[in-house]
Amino acid sequence: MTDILRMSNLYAPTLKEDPADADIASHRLLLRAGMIRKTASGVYTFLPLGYRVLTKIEDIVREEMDAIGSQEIMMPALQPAELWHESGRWDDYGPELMRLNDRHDHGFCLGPTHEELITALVRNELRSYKQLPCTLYQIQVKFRDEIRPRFGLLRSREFIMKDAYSFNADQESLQRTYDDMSRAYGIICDRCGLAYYPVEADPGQIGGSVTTEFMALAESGEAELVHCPCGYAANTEAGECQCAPTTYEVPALEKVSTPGVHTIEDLAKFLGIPESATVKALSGQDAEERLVVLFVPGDHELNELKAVREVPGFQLLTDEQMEGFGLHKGSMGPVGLPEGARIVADRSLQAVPQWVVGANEEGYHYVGARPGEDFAVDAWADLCVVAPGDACPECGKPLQGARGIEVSQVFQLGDKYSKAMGATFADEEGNEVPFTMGCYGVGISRTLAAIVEQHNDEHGIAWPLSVAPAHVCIVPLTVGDDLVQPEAERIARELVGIGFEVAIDDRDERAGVKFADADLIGWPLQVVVGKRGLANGTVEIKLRRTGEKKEVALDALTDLLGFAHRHKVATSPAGVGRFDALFN
Ligand code: 9G3
Repeated sequence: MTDILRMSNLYAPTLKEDPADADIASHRLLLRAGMIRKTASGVYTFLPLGYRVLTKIEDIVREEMDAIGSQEIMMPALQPAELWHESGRWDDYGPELMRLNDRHDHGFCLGPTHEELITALVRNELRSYKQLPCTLYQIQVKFRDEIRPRFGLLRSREFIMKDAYSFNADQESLQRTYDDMSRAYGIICDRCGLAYYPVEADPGQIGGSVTTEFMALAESGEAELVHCPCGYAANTEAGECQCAPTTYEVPALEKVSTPGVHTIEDLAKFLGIPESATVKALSGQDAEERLVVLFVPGDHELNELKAVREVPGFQLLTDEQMEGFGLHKGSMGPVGLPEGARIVADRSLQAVPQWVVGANEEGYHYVGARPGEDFAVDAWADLCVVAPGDACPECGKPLQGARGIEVSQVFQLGDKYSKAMGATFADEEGNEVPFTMGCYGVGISRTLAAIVEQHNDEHGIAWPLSVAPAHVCIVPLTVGDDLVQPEAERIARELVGIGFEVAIDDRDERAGVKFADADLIGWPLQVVVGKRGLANGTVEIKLRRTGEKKEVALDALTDLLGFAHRHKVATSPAGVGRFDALFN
């Protein structure tokens, strides 16, 4: 950008008050700073400042995609239903998929993702192993009709995604592309100034098995993760659980009267033992509607994804179904279950010789119930949601907990889509083989919100330099026919001349209003030009990130900023807080 951004002419309606329905910092501040506006529930407009930031994030993503040889394309948002029938996914999704018919009554959807379209695109024209691997990407709008859109740009119904798809000849080649993408995604987070963890994740419905999520750390994030100084990190939905339940041993099996005890908390209190010394039962049924009772340590939660992996079709019983099986909610246990019930227990319980557990009788529990003696366990498996304090599966140290925003994700898809849609290539022997595919997504609008979640304070946003709507804002304290405004204009031109993006607050507003807006909008550096300073040949610079201020001689300003700029470029890959060098 070579033009100066003039606040007098800028469509950035800032708000003094917090908007009523803005639930988290990014939503609140992007609205207040005049960067976005709500068009409908979960649907937002980007105003000039917000759009500038969005474009900067897109350009960072483009550079990193181009650097690993991925090629940009643009597919339509409007997708024929036919292709979704081919992949078998038209019926997999419910109302989240936004469906519509054209005037000829042909079915379409507004694309929530583009696996189907891209597979159909290449299937007749990417023909030979000689053309592989091939990776294509686009930056495009996506639609998902979320039940409850919330958190502003973090969970919206229309959002911007960079989605890339790779077509590889085999697993080895896919692994290389996947590794390149993963590295690029790390660099993208770094360049956006995000503190993040790459975490092991669950592939869920999409198919395939290997996937990593890039989690921007934020208390407002919906995802829970665990991490370890050794470098291991996982989404708690997916992470392996290595918990260590407490043992509590008694001389013999004993049925204890526990009147009014229905929860693990009640039971632990009643017996005066920790929750980790109790065993929790969860009843469900498998795909054939047979009773399966799962057991986990009392201080841990059942991970239902893991339950389904172990017991295909597993579903927890409703209270009614429990009654139907003759089970007592709140006092279920492994001794005396109905005939034919399968018992699957968390593997950590193998180390617990005697269990404190329900007695299948209202108001009674067992202590000292011994697996292998008093009851039989049909299978041991990893069933729990991993929690902070559990042992790191890689180094054994206690895991730490955190919350995060999933900003991007890489997947190994395998041949699910290429097989279903007949996308094959001729290998070296001339055999027709389905592509081995990967898909890779960066939530662009979500990344923007995640950056604000990490870079804000009580005054507003504090953009990392790399994505800021402009690097510097010049704030003349008075406008009109004195020296201040012309000098501010001169400084602005000079800074543009050495490569800065510059805004100038040339509005006829009080200094207080300008300062408040500058802090709210979050320009990384403010240059305040006032009468008193000019009389001494100085201006004041203020670093938004820390609030530090400093008087700088007018004739040194340009050199100083230019130096800070070059210094930072040379010393940090992240491009964050480049102006900090001015204050060291
Ligand atoms: C749908 C609907 C919602 C969806 C999907 C399909 C999530 C769906 C997973 C992905 C995976 C990857 C390309 C880039 C990287 C991520 N929600 N997913 O497939 F029809 Cl309604 O989108 N897609």
